[in-house]
Amino acid sequence: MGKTIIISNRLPVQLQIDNDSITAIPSVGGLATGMKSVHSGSDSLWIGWSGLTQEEISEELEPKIDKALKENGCSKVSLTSEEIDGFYYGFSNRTIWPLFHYFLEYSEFETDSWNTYKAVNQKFADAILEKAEDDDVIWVHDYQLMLVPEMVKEKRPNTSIGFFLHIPFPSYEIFRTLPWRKEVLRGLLGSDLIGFHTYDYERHFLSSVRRLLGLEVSFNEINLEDRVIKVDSFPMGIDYKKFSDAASKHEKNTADTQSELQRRLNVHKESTPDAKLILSIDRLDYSKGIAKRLNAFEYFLKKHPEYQEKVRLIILAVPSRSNVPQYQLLKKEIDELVGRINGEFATVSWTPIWYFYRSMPFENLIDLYTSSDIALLTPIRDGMNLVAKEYIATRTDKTGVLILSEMAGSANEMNESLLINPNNFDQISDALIQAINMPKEEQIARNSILQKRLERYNVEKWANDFMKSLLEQRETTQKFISK
Ligand code: GDG
Repeated sequence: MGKTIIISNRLPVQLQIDNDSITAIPSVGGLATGMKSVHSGSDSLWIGWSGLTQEEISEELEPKIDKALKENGCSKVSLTSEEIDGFYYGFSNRTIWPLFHYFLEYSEFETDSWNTYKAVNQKFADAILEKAEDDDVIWVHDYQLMLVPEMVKEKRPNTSIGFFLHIPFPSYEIFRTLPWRKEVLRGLLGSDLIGFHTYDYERHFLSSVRRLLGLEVSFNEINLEDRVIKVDSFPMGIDYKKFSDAASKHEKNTADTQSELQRRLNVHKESTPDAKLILSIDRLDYSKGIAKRLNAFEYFLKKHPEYQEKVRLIILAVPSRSNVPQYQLLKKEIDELVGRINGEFATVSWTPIWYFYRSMPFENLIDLYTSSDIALLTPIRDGMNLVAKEYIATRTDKTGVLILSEMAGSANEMNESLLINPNNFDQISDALIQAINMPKEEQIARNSILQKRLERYNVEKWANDFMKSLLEQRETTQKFISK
């Protein structure tokens, strides 16, 4: 086997420019952590966009940036601000993201941004082709780079290419509305292995391949003339140990070491021991169902006034894609909803919703997870939803109740949580009551099972399983060719 090349829209490092010196700081996100076992040693390379536009990189800076990236096993693809507009904010996030999350009415079908998407995918493919040799294994990530596998396979047919989609693959009836549906499928079919979070996404994809391209599909394999493509589900896990260790450490904090947020949350708990904290954390995205969740919470407060002053909803909405108009409108809607609900129900001693529109440091995230009695996660569509898994991992005493939308990929593996339909306010309201009154023994029984499962199928196992399957597929292909 040759080297391993990983490719994603963003590199797993953040560049920090301080006067003339450049430092690449490794990201701590789930993907970067999960890929550690794959992206280590001198025989692996991660290719992606650095986060700086071509205009921001002077001739003087460029070699320094390249050097800092190289030290972290990374290599950059340079993109102009115009390319980022058309490729990232345009086709990726105004066409594919809404369409694949079933927000058909938000999807814009613009030929210009499709052309930029193609051109930028070619840039990523060229960056691979410049470095790749015949024996290399290439792992392409996510919806921004769906054309890359074909572009690479055409020029380097002997490389093994894996593709993993982090968002849902929609049903055929939705996918077929995309004007460039066949090109996207053909792009993906340059891969030898295509992975999804769930079995359903896998079936949707296979159905589109069969119906739109007329290809022969047997069980989870697609037969082309010269090779076989495997399609499978690999539900992504979390870095379980990182979250459970951080939660254990958090418990041991003293007055000197605890954060201001932890201190205030403790004060709140002590002053209102019977009140329940309900937590939700998401990027501010329409697919996450934040506005609906607020409406459902209002419905609950109206329907069950006896719980007023007994619950508090914490909303952490992390700014995201704020130059896409739909996201700006959503921000306005959420601001107004929070204001209206707080205005309607607040008393001198109680504000029903605490709303944070910002990104918080990891330690504060742990403060929130460990202090909340209930997590209420109600995406309308979500590829997986790692927040649900992280909440459970931080419950060191195994208490806490997870209320989770059945539209999240993670619901498939989290049957012991309270699963709800995010459009059914009565069901959400009933689940809140069940969660508030759930005996501790029941909470512990449910979470024990969940924790065991999440600990076993962690993010490292996810990455290793995918790589193992890709290497097996390479052997199958070699046998197929030598027949
Ligand atoms: C996409 C798919 C799929 C959140 N707020 C803060 C913060 N976070 C971290 C969480 C979690 C991550 O961000 C969010 O992951 P999700 O999976 O919930 O959602 P997406 O960002 O939409 O991710 C999704 C995922 O890809 C993986 O395939 O599950 O379906 O949409 O890890 O902890 N981290 C910090 N501060 C915050 O304020 N430090």
